[in-house]
Amino acid sequence: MQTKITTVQQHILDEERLHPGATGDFTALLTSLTLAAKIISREVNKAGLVKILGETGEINVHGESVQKLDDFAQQTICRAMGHNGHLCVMASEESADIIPIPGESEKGKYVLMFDPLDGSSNIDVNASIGTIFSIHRKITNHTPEGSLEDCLQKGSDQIAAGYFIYGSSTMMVYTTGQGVHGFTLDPSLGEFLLSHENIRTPSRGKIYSINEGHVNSWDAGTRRYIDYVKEDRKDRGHPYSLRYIGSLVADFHRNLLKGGIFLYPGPKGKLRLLYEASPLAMIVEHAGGAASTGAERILDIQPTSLHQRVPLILGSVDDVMDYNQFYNEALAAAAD
Ligand code: FDP
Repeated sequence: MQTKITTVQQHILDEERLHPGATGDFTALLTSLTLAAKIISREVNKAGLVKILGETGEINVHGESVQKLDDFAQQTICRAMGHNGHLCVMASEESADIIPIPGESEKGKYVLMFDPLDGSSNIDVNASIGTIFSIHRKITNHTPEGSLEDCLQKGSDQIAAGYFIYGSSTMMVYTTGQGVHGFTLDPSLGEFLLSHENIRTPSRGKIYSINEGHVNSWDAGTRRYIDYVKEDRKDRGHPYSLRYIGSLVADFHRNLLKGGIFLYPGPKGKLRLLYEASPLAMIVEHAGGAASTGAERILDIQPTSLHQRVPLILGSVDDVMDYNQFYNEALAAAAD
């Protein structure tokens, strides 16, 4: 049980103070992001009223046009983040190109990458969805505006990453490299309060999360690994239980807290390096877990394009290491 009440702003400020010379910009940046998330959370909670208040693309009973929730989330983040003077550029899973900071607004030293509403195919059925974010420092210095080069940085260069999950309650989980911390939104106060300090993921879980409908497109290593975790071997803690919501933030959040492995394997993968894989990899590593493609560590991948997809295997460290071994043994056997 927490012995004191800490808001997310206080927590970020305390962490920033650990860095000599910190200006408070970073605290202000994350604070703006929590505002955007509160607005999105409010709208997500109304999604079930769509039949009453109007379908997307329609004019609702109040005479307002109803936006798709993912467009709404995208616009809310751009409006909350584009004018605060802390960012030089943004990029989103929902935009083909980089998102420049509006001309009249001051430019800052940070880069924001985000997936505004991940798992959005679950909105209709009231399952948890989320917003994922990743923050880098600007690396180019020829203009105040950020560029594509500032966005295409390795995950290991992130200075912060996190997500908001809109579930039975709304939570924020983030890391700046000093532990992973979770905050729960108290809707009556409109504040995120520290509820999960220093999250550590178990080194081995009992859950595997994968879309088994794609079994025919899996590589041999993935197939063998999934057969292995399903074996009836009580001595090894097998069989594991399958849990798959199909909403990455929700599957990731459960496995982070309970332990387990999430897999969206190759050959190409579906999930995006910059908006999904890298931020979640930073979080899981700082919670004691691991993230890989099978062949390499996610955080070591140099992005080559904004919407690059990667195979993504992440979760409890011993489980990810087992997967890597199956994957690499199958590759080596195929090469013989
Ligand atoms: P969605 O298509 O609903 O937005 O990245 C998108 C994502 O969901 C992830 O949240 C989820 O883990 C994955 O796709 C689910 O994909 P499958 O339907 O292929 O399992």
